Amino acid sequence: MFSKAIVRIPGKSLINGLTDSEYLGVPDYSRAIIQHQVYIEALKMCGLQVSVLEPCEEYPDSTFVEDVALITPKCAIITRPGAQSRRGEVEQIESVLKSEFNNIERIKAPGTIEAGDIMMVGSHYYIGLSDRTNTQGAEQIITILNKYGYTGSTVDLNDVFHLKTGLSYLENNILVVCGEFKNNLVFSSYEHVEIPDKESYAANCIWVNDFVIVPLGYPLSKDKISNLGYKVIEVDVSEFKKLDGGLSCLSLRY
Ligand code: CIR
Repeated sequence: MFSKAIVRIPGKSLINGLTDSEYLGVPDYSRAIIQHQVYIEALKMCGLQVSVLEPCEEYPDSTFVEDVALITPKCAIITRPGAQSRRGEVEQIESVLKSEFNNIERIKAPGTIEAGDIMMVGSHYYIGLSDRTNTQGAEQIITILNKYGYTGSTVDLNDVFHLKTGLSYLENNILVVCGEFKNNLVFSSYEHVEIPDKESYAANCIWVNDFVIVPLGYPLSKDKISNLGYKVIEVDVSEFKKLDGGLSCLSLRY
């Protein structure tokens, strides 16, 4: 179960965030702000106490707080983003986590890792090797996880941006899968919820205390998840999709 979350309100510079989805257009800032508020309300409905950080204009992608830290029950690990323009975000998040966590670990150069590439399944952490997460980053984080009694393993990615762009763990051995993960033997022991390719964006959804938050506008995926007995909450995150961001990237949950 999770009890808390950290989010950061998007700054006006959000419109300059990194993206490979230019065809979707530039995010509308006022819509993004409203969507972000609704997202916070959804986390609260799931029982979380939400810390809301002020916008940080210096870093356009800083609303995607998930990428810059991994919070485990025993430690917080500050990552080192593969995206050069996001590196400085770590100082901002470290100053926030310092007040709450005694055990703070850090990924060091030349390692890079963004926590959108990390999926937690109990005490095991899957780490996607992507354009943003390299082998050194993965090795460093596995060493840190081992120190706290956790395990980690790497997953090669082919087409997806981050590991959790195409995978979400819903607890109870249930895994939401899309695209390249449908036939990946690494995940064959889980019960799969297959997301159709045309709804691939919905593969990034979040389990929070038996609720599952899904993006608005993906009805087939929503039905598949609610048919499994989860309480489903839909949240519109269309403006964040324009920057390749999904539901999970918008918060740190712990
Ligand atoms: C980026 O390219 O870094 C941001 N525009 C989106 C980050 C999305 N994060 C995530 O999937 N965990």
